[in-house]
Amino acid sequence: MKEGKVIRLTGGLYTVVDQEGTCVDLRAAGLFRHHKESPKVGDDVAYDDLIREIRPRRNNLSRPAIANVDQALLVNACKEPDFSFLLLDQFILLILSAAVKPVIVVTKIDLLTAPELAQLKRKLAFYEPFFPVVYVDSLAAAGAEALKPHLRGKTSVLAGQTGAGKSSLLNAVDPTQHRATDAISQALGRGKHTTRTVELIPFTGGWIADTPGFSSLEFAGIDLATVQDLYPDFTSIAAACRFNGCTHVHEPGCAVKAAVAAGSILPERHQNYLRIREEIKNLKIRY
Ligand SMILES: Nc1nc2c(ncn2[C@@H]2O[C@H](COP(=O)(O)OP(=O)(O)OP(=O)(O)O)[C@@H](O)[C@H]2O)c(=O)[nH]1
Ligand SMILES: [Mg+2]
Ligand SMILES: [Zn+2]
Repeated sequence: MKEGKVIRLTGGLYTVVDQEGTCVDLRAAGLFRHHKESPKVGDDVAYDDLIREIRPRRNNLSRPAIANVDQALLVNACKEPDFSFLLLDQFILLILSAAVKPVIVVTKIDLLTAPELAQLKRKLAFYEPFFPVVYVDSLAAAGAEALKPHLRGKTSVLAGQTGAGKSSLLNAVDPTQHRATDAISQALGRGKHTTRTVELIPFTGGWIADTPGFSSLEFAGIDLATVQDLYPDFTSIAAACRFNGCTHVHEPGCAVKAAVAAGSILPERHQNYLRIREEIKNLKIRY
């Protein structure tokens, strides 16, 4: 059997690239149908005329559906669609819970006035000690250079709402790409999903995956008790909370709440944390 990597999936057909860079289109063996898991983009697989085996995964994202990535580029537009700190925080939590490193990419900076952009940057500065933050105008290819050092030799997946500018960003960092991009549908008030499949593209010694956008995120599968550990900005000071295992919700002597009051943690970050916890709690009740 040969070894290769799945780089694309369209209509049940997997494109697998081998060590020499040769691509073949293959189907998966019937045995996968009897198991819960079938091959997905990013998988290292063993194959002959069919894909026979999936090598153990380092990590596994369900939205976007991809395995074995080093980092997720969380693509958030400044505007069209509007920037949302709640969405950003949900997104970071989901990515960290899958053991993938988040890189925050803010697109469409040309659509904000200078004071609006300065205000957004002031808030995102709270994230910068913990996650890289990159600002881009993909149409002018401005800011793409700052992203490139983060991409070299790594496997990155573009993730974000439909219309956030994922494919445009890929075109900006790699001008040999001509990924289809399209304006978000104003009439429907929701995106059209211009990109329809997950696809890995070779880039500077690594890979970058374009993906379809999503319109909602879900937290099924995240244990409420682990949420506080997925906030590196909170865990960095939680040792100073009066109680061991403080959830930073109602406990007295909470260092996180004190940091919010003192202005060293963004208030929205803590408010969204409380909202996300409620969301996860309510999911639990439905079981
Ligand atoms: N002004 C401005 N427009 C941008 C920028 N990046 C993307 N756009 C526009 O935003 C729209 C959506 O961009 P896409 O790159 O198709 O978005 P996407 O995230 O790939 O969307 P899906 O494939 O549907 O998930 C297009 O009309 C782009 O031209 C930017 O930096 N500035
Ligand atoms: Mg796209
Ligand atoms: Zn606390």
